[in-house]
Amino acid sequence: MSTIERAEVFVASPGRNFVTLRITTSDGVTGLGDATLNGRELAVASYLRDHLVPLLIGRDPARIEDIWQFLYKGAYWRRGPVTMTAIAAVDVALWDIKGKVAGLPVYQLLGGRSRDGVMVYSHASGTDVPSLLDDVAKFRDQGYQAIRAQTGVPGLGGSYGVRKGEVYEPANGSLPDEQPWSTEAYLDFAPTYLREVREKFGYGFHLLHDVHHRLTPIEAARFGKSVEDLRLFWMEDPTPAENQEAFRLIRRHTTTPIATGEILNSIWDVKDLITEQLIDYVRTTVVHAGGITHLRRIFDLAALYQVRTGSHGATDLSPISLAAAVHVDLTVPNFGIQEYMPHVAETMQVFRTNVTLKNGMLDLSDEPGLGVEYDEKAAERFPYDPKYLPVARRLDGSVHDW
Ligand code: EZ4
Ligand code: CO
Repeated sequence: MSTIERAEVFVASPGRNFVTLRITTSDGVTGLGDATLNGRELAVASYLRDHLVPLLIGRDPARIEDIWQFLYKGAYWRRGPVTMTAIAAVDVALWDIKGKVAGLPVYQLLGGRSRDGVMVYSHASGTDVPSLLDDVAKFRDQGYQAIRAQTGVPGLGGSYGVRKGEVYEPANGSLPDEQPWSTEAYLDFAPTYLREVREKFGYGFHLLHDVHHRLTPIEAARFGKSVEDLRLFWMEDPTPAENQEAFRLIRRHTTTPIATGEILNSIWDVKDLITEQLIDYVRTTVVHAGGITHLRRIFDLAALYQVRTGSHGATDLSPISLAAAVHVDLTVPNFGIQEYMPHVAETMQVFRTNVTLKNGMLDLSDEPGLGVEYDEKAAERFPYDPKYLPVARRLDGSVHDW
């Protein structure tokens, strides 16, 4: 029997911070898992190195489900982003190994293709409306079928949700950047620029918007109602995601579709949202929700209630997570959309992947396993660089939701 011989944790910052797990079997097969938790990277690295790696050595790498249950139930302390990201890294690495041993891409192990490719949405943003419209035009020209639109709110410093360089990167400070927030200003402004996008570019593509948990339920209801005729693909994270009851109120007032779940990490966190049909898209991801094994469980529950998938896919999810997401997205019957932002060149010097983008759709080759390689020598050139997500403060100085 092949056994797990080694499990190594790499922390590096090729363009941004990533935590990567590599498991090696006694037969010399390797598997990769992403363990990146933006702004809290070292907590997951320690959870893996200090607590999970010693439990993995000597185990049968083929027993993915058993190892998942052992790590989840065996901890006694359940759920939470640190635990579920660490378990996800192990799980994804074991699927990678299983694929390589079988000589099959992971999506074949999951039941094979349900579709030809994975529709993604890109991030258009600007400091003001004209620059946002230029950005939307750029992504339309590149063939994207779905675009998320965000722009700075006048009078608030123009920073929220706005891309600074080629890539949107919210974790930007060696200490958290504190940014001003006004719900009143946002609620006055956001519907007007979404309307300008539709007026200029029409309805021949999907338009998305992310609220980043910043509204109360009744504010979110008003927002959703005021943009109904713009036919958004979704309104994302309208209220703090941990309060599942809030969505009942929003639902009673608007037909604007709702997506949530990028910060949630287990089936228990989304159970009521799904079974009560309070959302339209579930945004849990392979990296923060317990890996392929657990994400499939969430997506299968969602399928019963006509809730579709819309996994988080910002640049803080490494190319390993993106590939794993595409394997899952290709197979599940209730796929909706995949968030996608290209990684910077430094990132791609360390991760080699076969994921390709064409006409706004992702696909990958038939390479066995996930189809990703990690160059640890190249990674050594990019030491860990502590970075934090910004914190929002209301105009009276109190902390708001990000
Ligand atoms: O702010 O990934 O929908 N996408 C998002 C992201 C998140 C970051 C947090 O690490 O909300 O841009
Ligand atoms: Co989001």
